[in-house]
Amino acid sequence: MAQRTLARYLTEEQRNKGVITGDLKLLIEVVARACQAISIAIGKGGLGDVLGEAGSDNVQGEAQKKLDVLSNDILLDANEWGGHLAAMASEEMDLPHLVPHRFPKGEYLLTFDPLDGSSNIDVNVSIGTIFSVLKCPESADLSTPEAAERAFLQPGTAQVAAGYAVYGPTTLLVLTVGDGVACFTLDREQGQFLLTQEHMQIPADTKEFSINMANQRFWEAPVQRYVGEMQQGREGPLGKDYNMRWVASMVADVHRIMTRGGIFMYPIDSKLTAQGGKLRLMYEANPMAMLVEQAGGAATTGHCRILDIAPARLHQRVPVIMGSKNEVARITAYHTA
Ligand code: P6P
Repeated sequence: MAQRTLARYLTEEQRNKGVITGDLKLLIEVVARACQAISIAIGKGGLGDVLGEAGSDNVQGEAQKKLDVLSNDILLDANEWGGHLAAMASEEMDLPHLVPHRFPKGEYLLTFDPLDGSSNIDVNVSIGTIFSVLKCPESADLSTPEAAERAFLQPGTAQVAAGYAVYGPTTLLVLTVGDGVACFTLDREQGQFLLTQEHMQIPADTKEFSINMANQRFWEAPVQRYVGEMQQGREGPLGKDYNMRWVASMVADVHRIMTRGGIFMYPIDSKLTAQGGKLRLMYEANPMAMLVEQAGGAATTGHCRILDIAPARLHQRVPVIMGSKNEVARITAYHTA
């Protein structure tokens, strides 16, 4: 039997299970096509004028890469005319982008990190796009971008879909609409995503952890304890040897965990206290937390479930600990000990 396309998977989720609406199906297909275009742009590398700095900073005060700006523009252009969205928010934009009045407005809100892992672009290491879909509240005030921010401030449990594209040796789309996690591989000849794994499951236990060890001296005690115990290996209290991986692209690190288990940590540390953490809640932590939980894993800040957080600001940052549920339970217990 021919491999199922993304369109067929979404049609079955809509028709057979009633899990999604026609507009949400359209939204996801549009985002997938935008990710295909981003993959093509990235693939040009030094052969196209896409590497290096854009000469501007984003709302986070981070220097933007040309591909950050290009990816953001691709997602905005692809999504604003279809009639399925009311507004979009991005890591690269201070305020939400309202659907222009010349186009019909839809019932969904889309948030995204258009190109996650930008520090890896110029050294040819995997990067990705992360996206999250929310319903736009009926009462939302979309009169101005400033007013529209409030419509996005919903907990992660309100997400109706979440996904990421990882631009690596192959381009993958990993997606949940609340009915498990499916993985699609981009067939460049056909120009579409084909289903290659239908029910991704994260093993409950692992021997692999993912954290930036350079920050060790800044970590709080529970993280120091947990990482120290893993470093003690089989002679230590955890009774097994661990391995470490850190790609510094959240999408690549989390995809590895979605595929073979592990625990990903970007915890609060003493140099991040004022910011509240490193990773952004609305378009990094929340979509990844929905995917991880849908795959049988867990995702907390160390103190609470990420999906339960009531956002206060669009670009809010949070500590992130996610992956194999038994390991997440252990380090979370250390935080509350
Ligand atoms: P560090 C990429 O910039 C990112 O937002 C995540 O994708 C990644 O996990 C993290 O930052 C890497 O941070 O401190 O290792 O550079």
